[in-house]
Order: sequence, then C-alpha cells, then structure tokens
Amino acid sequence: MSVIRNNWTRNEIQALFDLPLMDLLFQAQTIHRQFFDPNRIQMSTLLSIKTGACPEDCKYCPQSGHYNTGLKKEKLLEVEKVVTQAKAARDSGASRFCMGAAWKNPSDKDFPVVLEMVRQVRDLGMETCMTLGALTPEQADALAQAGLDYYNHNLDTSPEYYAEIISTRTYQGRLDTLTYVRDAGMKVCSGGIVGMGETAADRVGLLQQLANMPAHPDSVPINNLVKVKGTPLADVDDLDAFDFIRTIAVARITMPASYVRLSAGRQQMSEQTQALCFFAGANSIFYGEKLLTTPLPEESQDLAMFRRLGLQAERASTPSQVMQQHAQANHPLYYAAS
Ligand code: SAM
Ligand code: DTB
Ligand code: SF4
Repeated sequence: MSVIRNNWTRNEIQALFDLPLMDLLFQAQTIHRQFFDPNRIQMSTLLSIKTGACPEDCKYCPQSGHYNTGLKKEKLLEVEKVVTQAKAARDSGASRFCMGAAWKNPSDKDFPVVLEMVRQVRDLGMETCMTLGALTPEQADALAQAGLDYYNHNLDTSPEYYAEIISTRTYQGRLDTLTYVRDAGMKVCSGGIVGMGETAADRVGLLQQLANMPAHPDSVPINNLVKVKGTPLADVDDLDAFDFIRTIAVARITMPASYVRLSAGRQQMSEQTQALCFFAGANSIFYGEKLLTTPLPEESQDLAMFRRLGLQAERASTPSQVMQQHAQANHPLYYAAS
C-alpha cells in the first residue's frame, strides 16, 4: 500500500489518535523523516490587507461584523503599503508572504488591486499566498495567472460541527472553492481550528476531509483557537496540549508529504509544547509581529527558540527565490543551527 493515501476511514484515523502518545509520536516522526528534513521549518509572514467588518458569522473570528471585539476596521490597503510590509518580512527571514482579507469573497472593484499585489510581491522573490474567502473559477484562474503560489481556504472543522460554528456559508462551498484553486494550478493551503469545543470525533472528521481530498493540500494549517473577547467562543475550555500535539501527529501521518503548519495559538503555547509539535511533524510556522489581528511570539523569542532546538528556517528552492536568499544571506534564522 502506498504511503500517500486518499481513502482514510474514520476508524483508522481514530485508531491513530488512540495510540499511546509515544507510539504516535514515533510513527509521525518516522514518516516525517521520509519526506522532510526534521530540523528545517518553513517560515511564513501574514498581513491583513483588509480588516474587520466581515459579513460572515464565524464564531471564532475577531473580524466578523456580527460581534463586537473592539477591532479597528481597515479598508483594503494600498498596493504600495503591502509591498513595503512584504519587503520587511523578506528581510526578517520569511520565505512566504500571506495576505488575508476579511471578505466573504472578493468584489469586482477590489479584485484588480489584489492581482496587482500578487504581481508586485512576487517580484520581490517571495512565495505568495492569499486568503480572500470564496472564489469563482474565473477568479482562481486570474490569481494563478498573476503568479499566486498558494491559496488558503480552511475547512475549519468536521462537516458535522460546521453548522455550530458558521451559519452564513456551507462546507460544500468551501470544498468547491478548493476545487477551483486546484484546477487553476495553484497550491492548496487548507486546514482547520481545534479547541473550539469540538469533540475528538470532530477532529477525526476534519482530518479525514483533508486527507481524502483528490490531492492532499500542499500546506495544512492547524490552528489552536485564539480566544478573542467579544466572540462567542471567547470562554470555551482550553484543549489539552497533548490533544493538540496528537492532532499535528495524525495530520503528519495521514498527509505525509504536506507541510503541516503549527499555525494560530503559538503565543499561548509553551516552547516545550511547540517543540513536541515539531517532533510530531509540524514544519511550518507563522513568524513576525502578528497573525492577522492577534499577536505572535516576539521574533527574537522565536529566533532564540530555534537556536535552542537546533532548528533552521527552510531555504526555498524555486528560481524566483534566489534574490530573496541573497537578501537573507546574513539573517540569523539561517545560521541558527550552523
Ligand atoms: N475571510 C477569509 C476566510 O475566512 O476564508 C480569509 C481570512 S480568515 C481570518 C482565515 C482563517 O483564519 C480562518 O479560516 C480561520 O481558520 C482562521 N482564524 C480566524 N480567527 C481565528 C482564531 N481566533 N483562532 C484561530 N484561527 C482563526
Ligand atoms: C490560517 O489557517 N491561520 C491564519 C491564516 N491561515 C490566514 C490566520 C489566523 C488568524 C488568527 C486570528 C487573528 O489573528 O485574527
Ligand atoms: Fe470573515 Fe474569514 Fe473571519 Fe469568517 S474567518 S468572519 S470569513 S474574516
């Protein structure tokens, strides 16, 4: 049987979650080493290009217009501002620049501006990623044409728990957008959020959906809910850190060749938990000042953690990134472990 499978049953995935932790971690790390260098981590930086006042009602999200979180709303940023931020991210060591907008979907008015952002950030020699909500097939094609490398669109949770979290869009709609992105030839970034009061079976259901897509997402962000005051999930119970680590490990085993991102929630997590996530197969993080609206650990703290763990930032290998590697030649991230 091939290691890359798209026919995982719920029972098989549940059985992985049920393993003794040491057996699960050993299996995940063994598979991880067949596909990746275990000491290299891909670094992405996020920028919110349009903030707040979103028409969707996602119960976890500080940017939904349905809840009062005291967030400062901002309309679509100017291209020049985005490019300045992308340069800064490149110079502090990120290889990918991810731009996120609090939209249900991009409007005809805003879309050309977004395409120009892709072109100009790409010209800096960075990988580009966007998350703009639902797309039409035509919009997906236009983004691919402009040179967008990745499109992020999360399934967030299991199909069963979805309606408890969001009422303004459907699971099938999310899957449809991912099909358009894949068909347009872009890389798919899709994952979810845990710690939203879901059951263990919902975490199984989420990973089953991701692992049984026609092709595994190239990048799988696993977010630990960032509880924001004013959102309906602000007071939900914490997920046991070991259950978070298990989710990462099962994502690694079921999607062996995908980047698994230790995504939102790092600021609230101990470095020991993060280290176990890396051991479980996480090999990508968000790095910089903040996620979209909530803070990340200080860059200096992340650098120190990398040094202590002997981890290095991944050097990208696409030709368009040679320029970037020159720019980063003396950056401490790349020398942390050498
Ligand atoms: N509006 C677009 C959409 O939802 O597709 C793009 C931006 S949205 C903020 C991107 C992703 O951020 C969501 O799919 C969700 O997984 C994640 N997210 C939002 N709020 C979060 C929170 N409080 N904690 C963890 N992840 C969160
Ligand atoms: C993803 O899965 N997580 C990122 C990115 N994709 C867009 C966003 C996390 C947002 C956390 C809450 C905030 O900072 O607003
Ligand atoms: Fe809007 Fe995206 Fe937040 Fe949902 S997750 S409220 S769609 S910004």
